[in-house]
Amino acid sequence: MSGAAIDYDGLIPNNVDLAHDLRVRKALETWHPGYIDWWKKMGPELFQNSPVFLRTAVGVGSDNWAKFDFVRMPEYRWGVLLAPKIEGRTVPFGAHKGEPAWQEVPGEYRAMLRRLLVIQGDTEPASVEQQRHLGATAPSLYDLRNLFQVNVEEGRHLWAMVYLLQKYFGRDGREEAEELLKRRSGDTDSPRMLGAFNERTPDWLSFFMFTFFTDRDGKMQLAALAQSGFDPLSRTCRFMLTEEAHHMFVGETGVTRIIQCTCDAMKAAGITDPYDIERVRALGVIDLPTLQKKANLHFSLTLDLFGNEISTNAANAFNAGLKGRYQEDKLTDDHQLINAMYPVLRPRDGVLVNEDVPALSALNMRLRDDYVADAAVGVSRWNRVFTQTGIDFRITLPHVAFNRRIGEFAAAHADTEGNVLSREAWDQRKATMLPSADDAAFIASLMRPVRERGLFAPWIAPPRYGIDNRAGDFEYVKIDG
Ligand code: BYC
Repeated sequence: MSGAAIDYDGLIPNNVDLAHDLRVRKALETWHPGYIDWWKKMGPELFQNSPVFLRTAVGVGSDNWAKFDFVRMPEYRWGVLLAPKIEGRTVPFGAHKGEPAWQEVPGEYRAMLRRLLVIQGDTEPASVEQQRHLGATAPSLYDLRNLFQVNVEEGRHLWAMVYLLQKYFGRDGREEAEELLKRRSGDTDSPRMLGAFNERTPDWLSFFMFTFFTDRDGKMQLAALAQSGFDPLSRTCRFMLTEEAHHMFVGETGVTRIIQCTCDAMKAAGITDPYDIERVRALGVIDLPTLQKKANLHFSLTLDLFGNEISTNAANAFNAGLKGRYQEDKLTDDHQLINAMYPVLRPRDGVLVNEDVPALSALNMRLRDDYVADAAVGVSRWNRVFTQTGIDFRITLPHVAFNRRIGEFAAAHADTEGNVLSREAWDQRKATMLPSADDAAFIASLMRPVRERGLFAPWIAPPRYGIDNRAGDFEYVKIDG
């Protein structure tokens, strides 16, 4: 393996030798002011001048790759960081399996690769835009810092895709890089590309659910792209995955802390029935059925990000060697899927049935299945809190057919168990399965900022450990500079 050290001397930290790549350096330096302008307009709404205890990458290995220090967000060192090159790497799957991995874009796959990079790139600034209001209501300085860490790293992930576009796609790449700064989450004229990235993230429970569920789609998609035969993409995604792990940690522990707080409050008040919602809410904590509804919403929105279950795009990207399967390198089949079949769940005459289809065309479905299994492990960790506190409740993942807008189930109205409902029955039961206006208003009423060192909003428990092992009352954000 070989990995260049990170060069922090220029405007753009990098380990891709920008100092000697004048064309790309100039393109990135030209793009930089527009990015900073976007960050100031569309990034976090408050605290842009407050020093935040942030981690910044100082290496690309698996150990000691980051340092923590106080940084004002607009001064964050966004950079271009690729995981070390693996000498002798070959294309791991598809029609070119076994050929040397590409260091340049194969001409015939240019358009397909560009589309993948643009879609991936588009999600990164979108999430920052979705979360920009949340600083105003952060439940603690610790959480505020975590929000900003996630935000600056999503910004860096945009840089990662923009580097690939500018380096390998010339003028087209420069134009795409400009467009990435122009689309806006939720905008009617110029929305972000994928559905879930145009939804609102109205409160901190949604933020934690988003980082648990939607960032996990990021993990799966990046893992599939990390297998790419286009080596610069593989190396880019491998390093992005290192950063992504913290985002899911924020989501998983955020929800765990909310569950802990609710269970503790219920026990202290002698409430055993989680469905005694009014009494639980009167304690100033989030009732568990509402938490389940938020999970239903964010899980179903995220499943749409896997695209159609049966997809020629996905088959083509696999055949081309551009996008593999999750953990392709650990699978033991032919890596070409020549005769393989895969079961796809589809609605037929009002019931859901599994049908075997050629595995090549079912790659989105397969990645979604891997995602569901991965998410289920995280949910089981949430459920440990119920076991530990003796509260009789379980969070469950809803059925994959529930509340879908893309793919096989888009036209069906399925409940959380996967029963297909009539339109009327769906309308009647919707508020029991998805957050209602009432639920939203209740959660909004809890969203009051807590900005004193070491204190937490009454609806969320403190974390077990501080960031970088800091003490509980550490001042993660120096609000007044
Ligand atoms: N919304 O053949 P199909 C992350 C479009 S998250 C709107 O099934 P394909 C992050 C599709 O574009 C990970 N449109 O599509 C997380 C296509 O349109 P065209 C992001 C949709 O290509 C948190 C048409 O429908 N990365 O990193 O097989 C915070 C036909 O669909 C949607 C990636 O997704 C949708 N949900 O699969 C920050 C990886 N779904 O081209 C960041 C790159 C489909 O016919 N992208 N369509 O006009 C891909 O691999 C694929 O494009 C997709 C879609 C998996 C997204």
